[in-house]
Amino acid sequence: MEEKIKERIAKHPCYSEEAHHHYARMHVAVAPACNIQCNYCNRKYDCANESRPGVVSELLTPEEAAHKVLVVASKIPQMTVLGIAGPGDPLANPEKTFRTFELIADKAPDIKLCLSTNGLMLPEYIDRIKQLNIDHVTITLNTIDPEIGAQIYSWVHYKRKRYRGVEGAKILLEKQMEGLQALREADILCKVNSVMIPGINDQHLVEVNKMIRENGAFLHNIMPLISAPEHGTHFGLTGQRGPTSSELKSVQDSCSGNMKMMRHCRQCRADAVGLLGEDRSQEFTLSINCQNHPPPKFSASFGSQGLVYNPANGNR
Ligand code: CLF
Ligand code: SF4
Repeated sequence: MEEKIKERIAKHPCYSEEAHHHYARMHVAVAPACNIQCNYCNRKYDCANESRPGVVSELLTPEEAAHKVLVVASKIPQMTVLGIAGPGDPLANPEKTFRTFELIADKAPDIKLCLSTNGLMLPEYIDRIKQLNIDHVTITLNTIDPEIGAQIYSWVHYKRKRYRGVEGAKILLEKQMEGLQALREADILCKVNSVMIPGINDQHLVEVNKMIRENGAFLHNIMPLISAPEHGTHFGLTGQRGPTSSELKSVQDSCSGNMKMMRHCRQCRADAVGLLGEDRSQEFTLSINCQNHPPPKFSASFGSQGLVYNPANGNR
């Protein structure tokens, strides 16, 4: 790998397996809306002890998020990356997302900025992403075939119109492809996440891998579908199972000869804080709002003092 690229990923815990032992990331949940509906997602479900993408305990304004980043950076000096990953799609909430990045770039310029998106609006915002110096962008790209896409996405909302089935999937896939190429042209490091869904896209992921490699993606992260019925997602309610760990490994292995594969992903919450293996998000909250667990010993509030650090919450 080129020295220059090594430098760019050396402190990013997701892009460098080595870095994930030493460096932490945090997510700020500033982006509630989404412009597509994936059959594996239900953002209404909120539990402080739940851990999967799309789930958060509280939403922040850009100002609250920027403040939280400063508080966390003062407590976790190895926090090198700030990501916006939801709980909806960051680019379906462009003002909130970009305002947050602007504030953080201004107040904490050493922190790397990272964005994770479904890709629908990526071509539209590529210039703004470049301008803000966001050096790492993840696209969740599960298929390159609209027929398969129609089994994964129930609708796509694009330019004020809702599209279903193959028609919707076609638009999404086209924009993801344009986005991937635009990232390459802008020299922004791109990771592709793919959710492995047995019987739907499992065998097809090798083709996805080939396409993204040819289009300059830096890293491929194939993640297992999470589909417990209690999460209330379409796949959870219709009995679609996730892959076993050996099925997952076998697909990752069949792609690994071709490009760098990520195998240390923890499928983070959209408000995760800390090293990838030890989420500390509960130490840095406004309040805890979970019906299944008792309130924390100390609650934090913004008030006039801003966010308060709650070490006690981490031990609940
Ligand atoms: Fe966050 Fe994603 Fe940036 Fe990492 S997470 S926005 S690239 S800083 Fe990392 Fe978490 Fe896996 Fe994502 S372990 S879900 S790959
Ligand atoms: Fe949920 Fe993300 Fe899919 Fe939107 S793009 S429906 S937030 S998983």
